[in-house]
Amino acid sequence: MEFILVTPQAQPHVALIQLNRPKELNALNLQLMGELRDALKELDDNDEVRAIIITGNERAFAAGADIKQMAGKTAIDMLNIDQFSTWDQIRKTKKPIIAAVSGFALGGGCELAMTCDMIIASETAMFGQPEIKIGVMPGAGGTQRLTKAIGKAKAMEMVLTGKFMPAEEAEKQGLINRVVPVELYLDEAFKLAAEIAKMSPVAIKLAKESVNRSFETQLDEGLHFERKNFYLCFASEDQTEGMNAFVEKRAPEFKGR
Ligand code: DAK
Repeated sequence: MEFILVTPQAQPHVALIQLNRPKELNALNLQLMGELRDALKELDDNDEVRAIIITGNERAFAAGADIKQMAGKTAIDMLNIDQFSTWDQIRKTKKPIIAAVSGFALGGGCELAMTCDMIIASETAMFGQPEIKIGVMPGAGGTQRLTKAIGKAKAMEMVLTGKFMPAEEAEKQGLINRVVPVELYLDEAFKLAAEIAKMSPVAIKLAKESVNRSFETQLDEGLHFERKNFYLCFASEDQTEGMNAFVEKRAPEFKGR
């Protein structure tokens, strides 16, 4: 591994991956992304690991995909490189991933943080999708995940202007879990990881999958699912009992039938 550092047992049952291209502000070139994909796969398959932290350094989590590497590419080059398969594999990691973010989390860096399951930030962290400023738009889920996290109006403004959002605001908007002083962000991520690592790994895996299901399910599919279950409620005695009890101004007696 040239561009990431991997410590499978940084703390008991908690692995740490550090993005390590400091001079380039951890710009995500193809090799780094490939290494990250392979490391996550290995940690996902390692029974001793129950939670994973991805971090950068104090100045930058990652300042985006490597613009220098992308600059000369044509649409067909991009298609042939097929970076999406790498991102998709990262997204499919079953174990919980915490992004510990300090400094810049921009473009692909912001998208990588959002691909993780939780984000702990230092007070210097800056989130942004500035691709518009270089004539493109987010390509690794930014328009979708940011919108779901902070709502249409705020996401639209960030994506259309490239404006950065500081950590404190990102916490208020629900983009991140919490913001802590810069000297504590990694400790805080480890604390959260340790708490998760105490739980049943089976339940954690299933719970992560379920939360993601709600997050990833398209609205139409979600509504369809909800409607089917809504109708199913009307096949239960509990529905009749509950509604009758309301009409009769008494407490319902539910029997689970
Ligand atoms: N790519 C390459 N190099 C970068 C970089 C980047 N994204 N960001 C910074 N660097 C390099 C700088 O060029 C500089 O290198 P040298 O000149 O020293 O050789 C070094 O890092 C230090 O940066 P600065 O000198 O610029 O530092 P400042 O503190 O002055 O400014 C900055 C920091 C973060 C504000 C600035 O560097 C900046 O604006 N960087 C670019 C931010 C950006 O536009 N990010 C979005 C990139 S586009 C996809 C998946 C993902 C993506 C697309 C498709 N698929 C799956 C298909 C993602 C796209 C993007 O992220």
